[in-house]
Formats: sequence, C-alpha cells, structure tokens
Amino acid sequence: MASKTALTAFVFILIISRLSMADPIVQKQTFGGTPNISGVLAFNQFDESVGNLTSIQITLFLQSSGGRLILDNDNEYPVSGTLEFGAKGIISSTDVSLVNASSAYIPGEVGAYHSGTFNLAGNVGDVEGDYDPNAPDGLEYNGGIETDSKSDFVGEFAWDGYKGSGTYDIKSVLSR
Ligand SMILES: [Ca+2]
Ligand SMILES: [Ca+2]
Repeated sequence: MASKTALTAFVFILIISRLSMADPIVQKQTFGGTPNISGVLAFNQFDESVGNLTSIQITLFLQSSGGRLILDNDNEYPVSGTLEFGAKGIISSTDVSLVNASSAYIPGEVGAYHSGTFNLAGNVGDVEGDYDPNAPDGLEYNGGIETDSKSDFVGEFAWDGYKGSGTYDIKSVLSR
C-alpha cells in the first residue's frame, strides 16, 4: 500500500585542527547522492612544521531532501501508524582513528528522517495497486529538508594518522 520515490542525501565532513597561537585549519568536504551510496574523501594531514597541534574536531552533517511517499489503504478497515523515511550516514577510515579520548567511535551515526503519523479510512472507490493518494483512504507525503549532525574531538593518543605531509582518506556511507 506504499509507493516511494528516492530522496537525495548529502554529508558534509568538517575537520578542524586547532594550533596553539594560530588560526584553526578548517577542512570541509561534501559527498552525496541517492542512497545507498558510499564514497571516499581525502583530507590533508596536519603538517607539524606549521605549529603545535592542540585539538582535532570532526563534525559530520547530514542533509536529506525530497522523496515522496504515497500511502493508499486498500483494506476494508481503517489503518493508522507512523511513517518514516530518509537517510542515515556514517564515516569510517583505515588511515586514521575515529575515536575520542574515551576510545568511543566518533562522531557517530547521523540520521535525517521525515516522519509523521497517518490515519487512513477503509478503501474508498479505488483498486489494489493503483496507489491513489486521495483522502480519506490515501495520503501523499512530500519530503522537505531534514538535517542532523554530530561532532566530537579525536583523542590525543589517536592523532598519529592525522599528522604528516600527505593525505588520509575518510569513507562515508549513506543508506536508507
Ligand atoms: Ca484505497
Ligand atoms: Ca488503491
């Protein structure tokens, strides 16, 4: 009784390296499309000749938008419930450790979901498989923009992979 169209989702990965007595180094990269997808983004390592590293903060933003859900009750009895659709995002890396001072995984999973409740009357006038969104036995839900973000600091014991003169990769996975 449900028909869905795909939504799009984007993650923004923001890495801020703070130095003593200097401006922070900010790196921001974006990845997105229609889930389920994954991609790898390269970030510059921190060059210790620039100054003393005092903190590394990683922020993961997720935005999902669009998508359309049509519900059509073809049962003779009314139905009610909750609807939820959207995307979730996580990052991982084999080059650097994504852990905080307590060794917990950071920044964690972000999820941007459309949600709501529905109360549909028993079938009125339409046939099975036509996904008729008209009330009282159907509805159409058009997804707007939903966002979520999480941020945390990398534990100092785990800074090694972030330091040097090359790059490190961070993989992002967007799923429904
Ligand atoms: Ca119906
Ligand atoms: Ca129908």
